[in-house]
Amino acid sequence: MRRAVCPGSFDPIHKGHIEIIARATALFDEVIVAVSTNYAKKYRFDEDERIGIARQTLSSLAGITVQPMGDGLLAEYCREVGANAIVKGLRNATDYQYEAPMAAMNRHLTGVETVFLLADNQYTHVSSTLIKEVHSLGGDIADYVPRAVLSRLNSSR
Ligand code: COD
Repeated sequence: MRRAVCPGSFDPIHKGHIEIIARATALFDEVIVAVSTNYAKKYRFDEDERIGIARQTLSSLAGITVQPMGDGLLAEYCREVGANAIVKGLRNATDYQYEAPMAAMNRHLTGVETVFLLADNQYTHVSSTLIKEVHSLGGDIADYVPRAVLSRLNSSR
């Protein structure tokens, strides 16, 4: 059984995330979408909401479970759930520079490998932070988020 973890805070999940998660299901038998929470940080959506939205949004894809990851080490989490790979999306060289040391450290910690998938061209400029900012200023972000996210952002404006 090849099991991978797609980690993130997903605040909120957007189509760039979903595209990477969907591609991960073609490479692994099981994909755990691990929703991390740094309890010192303030989120737009609390942990339960982020998990609920991700479950609703990803429900049509087979082989995926959405689980809370808490604020512990990602490498330890992967060991606990029996995953030997982490899947992440790379948008640009800045992402690579940020992610490469973490991938090396995670491999050092428990042997878990990180598999990087290049972000689809249509989503390389998309981040949860930008989506929240553009939406809060009245911009149209419908092309970048699932309907569940758009309706929650609209209702909590
Ligand atoms: N297209 C494709 N992929 C994307 C896009 C996009 N437009 N946007 C984001 N992604 C991918 C990235 O791979 C990203 O890593 C992932 O989606 C999740 O995105 P976010 O923004 O929700 O994730 P972050 O940055 O908030 O979460 C980062 C982690 C939780 C993965 C990280 O902080 C972590 O590993 N934390 C655990 C603590 C730990 O172990 N620390 C030591 C590390 S060595």
